Amino acid sequence: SAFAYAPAPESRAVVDIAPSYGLFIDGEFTEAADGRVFKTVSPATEEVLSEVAQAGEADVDRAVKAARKAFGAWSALPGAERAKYLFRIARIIQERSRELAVLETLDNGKPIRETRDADLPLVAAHFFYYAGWADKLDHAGYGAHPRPLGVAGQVIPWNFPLLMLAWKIAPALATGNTVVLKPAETTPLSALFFADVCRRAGLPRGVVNILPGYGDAGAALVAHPDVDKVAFTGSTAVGKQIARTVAGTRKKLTLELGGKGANIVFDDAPIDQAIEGVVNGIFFNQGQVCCAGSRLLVQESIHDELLDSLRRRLSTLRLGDPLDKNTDIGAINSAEQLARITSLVEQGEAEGAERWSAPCELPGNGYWFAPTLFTGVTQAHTVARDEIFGPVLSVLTFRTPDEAVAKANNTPYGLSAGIWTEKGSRILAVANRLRAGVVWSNTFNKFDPTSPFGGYKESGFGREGGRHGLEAYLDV
Ligand code: TXE
Repeated sequence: SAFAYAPAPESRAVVDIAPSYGLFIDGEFTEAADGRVFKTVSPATEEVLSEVAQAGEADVDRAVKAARKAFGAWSALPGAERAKYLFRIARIIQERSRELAVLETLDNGKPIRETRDADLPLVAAHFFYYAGWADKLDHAGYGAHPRPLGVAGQVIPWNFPLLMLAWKIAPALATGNTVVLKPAETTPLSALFFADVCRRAGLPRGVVNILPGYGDAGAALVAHPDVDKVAFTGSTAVGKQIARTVAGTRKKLTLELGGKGANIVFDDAPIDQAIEGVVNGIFFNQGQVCCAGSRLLVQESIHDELLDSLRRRLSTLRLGDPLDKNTDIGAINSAEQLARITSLVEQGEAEGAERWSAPCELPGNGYWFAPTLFTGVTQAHTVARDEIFGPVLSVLTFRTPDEAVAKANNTPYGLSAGIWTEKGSRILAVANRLRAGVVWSNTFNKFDPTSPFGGYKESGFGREGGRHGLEAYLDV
């Protein structure tokens, strides 16, 4: 891609991690009002990386007040002026991408190859893309003067910490909103680095506020009466809770929740390409991806052949030190997430699905799970229905395109799907019947800031990315 500029970082020495960090409110790093702190650890080693101030209700209030105070001047700036700040932020991210990639890998556990080649280039691309919109909103067909909503309260998860921040902050700022963002408790460091990027870019005080903390801080932010817009990415359970909190208020809401994506492989698929796509679809970021292709729907006639190749391919994946450039599979983000994955896999075995795990040695410290397949899966199995959010692929079969569509849609979720076939007409026919916000064909997990992303059904509502991503932050 045009943004694949990042050099190859291999050592953690490239990034300075301070022993402690504050909250970022009104342009300054500050302690929490009640002085609370929490530790953030490397999931690959369990080493404590830093101690971080933990936001509570009083801090949320302080940050929302700062964002409100900043809103008047920020929203009154000509779009071209806001664009300058966003371009500056994008450029600083590019310049510091090596440090950021290492920092993200340390705090999250994902392979450096992914942070370097996927996360960081996409983060910069989102800021460049939305910078380009900031001075064109009057001509975007939203009417003469589309208005920003005000203060956006944003809560993000740990699987793509900096990228989820970019998805949320870039369109909010481009449209003239101000922001209070709460990163996930296991991955606060790249968001705090980003706070410093905002300072270096000269962003006016209070336009962006970053509040590391737990779910209680997220809940306080969502419930704060002076927040105009809530954007959440995370679990479906918390998303529903947030929808209840926001109901009956003036707040606008977008939710990006879980998924159980189907990767549909027809018997005429380009098979080697399909195998790579299926592997990427579920093992990218250890499967901790809301749009992961966590169900493989394979046409019955090629099931055995495909599964043989898949097992051989999985046996070659290298699991280990996420900072090693050759690593394919990094650490699971937290002990809690590892426990959730383990318990769902045990349930799959108990219900009679057949488990196969790639032969690999798991490091002694940290949180690890070997690439795993379930075969003999039926739609009644939990592993066919629940989001596992780990490196676990459930394999189901189909005979006809109708059956493939029916099975792919047989889930409360509707975020993603993949179609593998040489037949263009079939791609269109199947894609049109899939209830999923994104459908890839003969590829998977491809992202681009110009494309809207979001869910059907219990995967949430609203879109992020592209021109549609602006609408979530505007009154038109
Ligand atoms: O999510 P939570 P968790 C799914 C995935 C995973 C499961 C649980 O299946 O196994 O969710 O993950 C904040 N009000 N996804 O527990 O709790 C929290 O602090 C406001 C899919 O990590 O939803 C964090 O910042 N905020 C998903 C964020 O919500 C609250 C990505 C997400 O945490 C809150 C992550 C509350 N009451 C998990 N409680 C995706 N769509 O990509 C927690 N938070």
